[in-house]
Amino acid sequence: MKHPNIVIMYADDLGFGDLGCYGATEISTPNIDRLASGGLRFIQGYATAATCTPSRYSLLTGSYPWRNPRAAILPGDAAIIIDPDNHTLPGMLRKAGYSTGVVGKWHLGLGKDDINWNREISLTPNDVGFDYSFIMAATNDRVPCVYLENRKVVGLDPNDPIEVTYDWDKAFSGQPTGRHNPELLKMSFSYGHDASIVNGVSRIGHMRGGKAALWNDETMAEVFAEKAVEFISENKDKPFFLYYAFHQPHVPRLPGPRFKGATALGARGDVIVEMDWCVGEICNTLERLGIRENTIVIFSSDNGPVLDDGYEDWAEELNGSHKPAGPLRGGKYSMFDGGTRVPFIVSWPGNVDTDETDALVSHVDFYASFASLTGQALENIEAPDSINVLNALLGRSNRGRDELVVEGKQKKTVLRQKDWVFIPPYEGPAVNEYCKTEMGNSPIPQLYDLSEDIGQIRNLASDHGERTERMSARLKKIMESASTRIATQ
Ligand code: NG6
Ligand code: CA
Repeated sequence: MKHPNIVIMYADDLGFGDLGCYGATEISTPNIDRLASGGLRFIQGYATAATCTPSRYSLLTGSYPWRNPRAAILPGDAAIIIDPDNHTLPGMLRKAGYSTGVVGKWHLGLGKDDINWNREISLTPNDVGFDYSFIMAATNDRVPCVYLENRKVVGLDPNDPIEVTYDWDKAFSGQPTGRHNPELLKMSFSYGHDASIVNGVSRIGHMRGGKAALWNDETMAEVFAEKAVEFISENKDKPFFLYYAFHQPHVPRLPGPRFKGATALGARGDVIVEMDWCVGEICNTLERLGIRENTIVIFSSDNGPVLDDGYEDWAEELNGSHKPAGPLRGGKYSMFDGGTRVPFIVSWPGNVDTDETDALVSHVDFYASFASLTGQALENIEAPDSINVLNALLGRSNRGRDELVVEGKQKKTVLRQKDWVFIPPYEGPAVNEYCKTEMGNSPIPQLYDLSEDIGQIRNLASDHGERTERMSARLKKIMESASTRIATQ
């Protein structure tokens, strides 16, 4: 039998409470809600990290991000952090005969060092398992603000080469910046984001040239959706794997005109509705091509939510009673559950139950689970932290993992065992002064029982000293081990 197609749709900074199917009442997400009502909705599905690069690294390699010191929020000119010799999820699926494609946000680095954006780039997604790529290099708030298709910048005029630097001392003279030319901005920054201005929005990092290739934030959703639809259409007769990584609702939030005002929450709500439209485009395409029944569609997010992430888009002021992280504490960057527990939906009509499940699963598990789905045994060094939870992903069992490590900003790790969460003492502010997120830092150990206290309010560490000690020792041991998958088998 032909293997099922696999589509992973991956939001950027979408919280556990941001979708209708996860309790939101102020944002309408009918397409994602339909996926959930016709599939399996996880209430304990996790990203491995509370920021983007580390989460995506894990999803694609089956490895915890703290194994790679370079898996931290990357600048747009960073070298690739996945070695071409590494095993990857798309590479593994390719061995089973899949065509593999990535569309959208990459943020895992490109090239070696000192990348030349004007030539064919070596070391792109195409060198780590993808047959096709149409991406932005990093984030929508970082230069270079151009699309790359396979190894080349799209629409580049060779007479107007692109230069990029993240060093203010090397900033290009004569180029306006948000810092020095705020009068040129259509949206102001609230912190950071004060370098090159593209499309009236200042970004992180400096770029010069490439005028004809610059993206337009307002059409980005359509551009990516079109490429994703094209990839599906072109590969409809083979098994394919599509990793479609949205730029929404990451800052800068600039919805297309059709979605402006779609919610009362301002730009953040509007771009979530826009993203929901993108999900609808994919599902409609699969149905139109008659391949929906043979396609596993997954929807999730790379990390938890944030309101003010550096631009004055009134996300905070207009948020009203909406709860982006639902009942969870913290958000993006945080060690509390709001940082990493995310919407997580698996739909495969006729094969996956329509239900809700509390099985504990993580994005790091896609690797071993899909290896199992496609009948492949993993080598020992492959996907060292990925556990085969296929039965849980398909709703055939309620049992996921027993144990999971997640990380907040700066590689601060946290251990989850069954319903218990242990956060070691870490230095740093309790609340981030810019985005106002509760980070989870505390001079004392923290222990929470999520079965009784989903909001992580009651620290039980002193009442349960022995468990706290045990979990602390276990976390240390895990971090010293080369593979948690082998250790738990
Ligand atoms: C931070 C940026 C933030 C966002 C984040 C990465 C500032 C002040 N903040 O450094 O806006 O870009 O990096 O987000 O520059 S992520 O979802 O890709 O991890
Ligand atoms: Ca993110």
